[in-house]
Amino acid sequence: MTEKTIAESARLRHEYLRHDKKFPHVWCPGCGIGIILGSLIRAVDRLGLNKDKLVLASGIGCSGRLPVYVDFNTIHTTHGRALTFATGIKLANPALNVITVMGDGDATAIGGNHFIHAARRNINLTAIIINNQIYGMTGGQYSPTTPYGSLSATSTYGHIEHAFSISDLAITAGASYVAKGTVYHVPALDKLITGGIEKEGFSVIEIMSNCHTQYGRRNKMPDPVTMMKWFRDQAVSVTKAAKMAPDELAEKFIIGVLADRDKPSYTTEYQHIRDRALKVAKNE
Ligand SMILES: Cc1ncc(C[n+]2csc(CCOP(=O)(O)OP(=O)(O)O)c2C)c(N)n1
Ligand code: SF4
Repeated sequence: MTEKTIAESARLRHEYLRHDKKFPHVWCPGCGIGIILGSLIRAVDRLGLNKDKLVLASGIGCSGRLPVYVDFNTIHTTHGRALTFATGIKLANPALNVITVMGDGDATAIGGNHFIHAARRNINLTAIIINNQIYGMTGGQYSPTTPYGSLSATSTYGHIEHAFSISDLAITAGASYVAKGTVYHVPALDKLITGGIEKEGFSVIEIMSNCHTQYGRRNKMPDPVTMMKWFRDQAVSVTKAAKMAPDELAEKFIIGVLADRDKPSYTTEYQHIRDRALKVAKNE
């Protein structure tokens, strides 16, 4: 690292972390969530957002701990309900930038219905989903994204359910912006998060992250480096994927911006209804 980079990361740490209160953090050494925390902070800084006008909401899980460490307005809610709290906050004060951070279990198992309908309504929120393919915090039970055949605390003979794709689900349900990244491709991840925050409407950034402790160790990837190499080798960019045959893509996953479309957000539509109702009430 150059002196300039060291000074820059010290500035970001000082400005955005609750460094004097909440550390040391709870994550295992080498957990991917710390990388995502860095990306989020750089995205917020790059966009020049006022941190007093930014709300970070999470549910419960290792991923859900992230807001505890940042000096924004933060709310650590109940498991699966980050989007419901975030929706209420955004509708009560549309001027706020509202971001949620959720694990794959949090967002798509217990919180799955809220996720689908937040996307369908196109609520103007940013949803960061940390997909480590497992329930990390509670000891490695399988989640909706645990791969078929893999081992977990609740699939000790190999998982018999099929995983779904969070990004595909978000696209089908109607999100305005859907992107997928990994903790290996960090500069690209910074850009994907920046794009999601900037976008009007519901944005989803699904991030493949390593839980070597609960997932990797059971599946022949016992340390962060092995998991990072797996992300490096399995990920294919959108541009490259467009030139590949379906069978070449069978074992891979696609990263980059997967959907970016404009349509009215619920938040804007709701404001129009409020304005109309006020006019009716005043007989205008
Ligand atoms: C209503 C409710 N059910 C279950 C739990 C227990 N619980 C806490 S975190 C968690 C799953 C965490 O997995 P995930 O959301 O994927 O996040 P990770 O820990 O992997 O980041 C569960 C089941 C809870 N806290 N509340
Ligand atoms: S259990 Fe997994 S997700 Fe949780 S902190 Fe450890 S490595 Fe990260």
